[in-house]
Amino acid sequence: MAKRTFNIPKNFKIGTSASAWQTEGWKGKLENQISWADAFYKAVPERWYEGYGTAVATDFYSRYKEDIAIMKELGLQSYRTSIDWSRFITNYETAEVSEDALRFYNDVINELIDKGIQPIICLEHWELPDYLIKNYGGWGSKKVIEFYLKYVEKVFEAFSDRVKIWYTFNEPIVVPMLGISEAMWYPFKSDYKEFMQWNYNKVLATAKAVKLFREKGYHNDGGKIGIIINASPTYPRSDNEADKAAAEMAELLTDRIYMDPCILGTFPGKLIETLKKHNCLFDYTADELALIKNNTIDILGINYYAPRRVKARTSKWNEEIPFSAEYYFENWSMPGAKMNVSRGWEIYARGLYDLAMTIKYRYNNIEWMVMENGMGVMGEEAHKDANGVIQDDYRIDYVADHLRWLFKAVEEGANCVAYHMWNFTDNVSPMNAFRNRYGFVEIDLKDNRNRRIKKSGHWIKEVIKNGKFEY
Ligand code: BGP
Repeated sequence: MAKRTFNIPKNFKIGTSASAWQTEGWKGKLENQISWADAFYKAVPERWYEGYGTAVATDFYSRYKEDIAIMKELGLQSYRTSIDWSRFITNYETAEVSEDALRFYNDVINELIDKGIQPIICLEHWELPDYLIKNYGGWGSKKVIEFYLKYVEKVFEAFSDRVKIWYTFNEPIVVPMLGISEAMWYPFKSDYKEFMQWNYNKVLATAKAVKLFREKGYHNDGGKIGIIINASPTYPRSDNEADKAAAEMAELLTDRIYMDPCILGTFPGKLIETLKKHNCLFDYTADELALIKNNTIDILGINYYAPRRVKARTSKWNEEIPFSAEYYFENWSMPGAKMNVSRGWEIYARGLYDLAMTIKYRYNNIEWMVMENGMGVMGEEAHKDANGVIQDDYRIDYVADHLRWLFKAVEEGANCVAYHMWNFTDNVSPMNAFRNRYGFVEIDLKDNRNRRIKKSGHWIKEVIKNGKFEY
């Protein structure tokens, strides 16, 4: 097929995303500064791919200048990362700030700004201090919301003069889902009601952080605050009512539990009824619901990798198994779908357009950014050319295809203002540490974690420089 040219929309930014714990490593941390992710790795290092974990990660703590120089070379316009709560604070109850962490994050932010790259900060990308899990039960406890707010206040005080875009959480449902409901991740629990409490408390913490942000006047000079959701456009197998109802329930119990209260101010009635029916409704008060209603976010972040396809449950639910969302649906794979085989995820770029339309129509066309989208691939070393440069044409294809659908949505009025590819460099993630390579830049584990720009990195440089690409 003949190629077409796609122009980057006016004022639209292209950057990359990462998080603190997936890049920094433990250097500079005290012995008691352990995050959820560190605790997970320490508990079962053997379950992490080839034993790689959070201890060194990409060594961004020592090599941030080198990385930011490459970002500049590629022309990236923004960089989203997180502050590691467990590093930034030394006493999680009183929120005493670590001098070393303050210096480190100041240096990173200043270096980014100096190189013309906008820093965007997430306040919790799975870096909940393990101390708060061990002593308070983590996000299941409302006490933790208060500790979070003390920490957040210190972060705002330190950096809000230079950082204007903030996010309260990254993919807030993922750790509770895998760690509290499905017992696959630390702390390996299986309790759906507690899982729902974690979700509710994170919604409440978001509203309280928005309120704090507003009260302290950080909006005044262009500051914005939001949350990053891993929303999946959800497609029923067919148009029949049972399949459509299954898709509705899947969305309600995973995406809308965050998106509705954080953007619109209220939980969907059907979600509340369902949780009540299964004795899984979270504890809330009328005052808290009012606070959520009055403190909705300014900006949304979306992580999109793959669509969700579901069908109505055909086999009867085993009543001995505790309730979970899958009571209402079964996952379904579309025969013949394009797949990212390494990850087992479908590649469906149009899903990003569909999500954009949902945000436009259901969520009042709130301003938003793509905060993650990318392709994790195993064994990329095999794609090196004679000069050692990874020829990741599949990643170029993936990003280009998603960008063209996103640009089409923007043309049709979607309020999306930026695209961040996950990730700038290869990095670690829970158990898949360095297994699925995501970067525009390779981290060579056999050679001192040296950085080498992949073909896709050279490609994005040209796209940004020319303001367009062909596909
Ligand atoms: C997202 C997370 C990221 C990252 C990514 C890739 O859900 O926000 O932190 O981990 O998934 O996941 P994986 O490395 O397991 O393929």
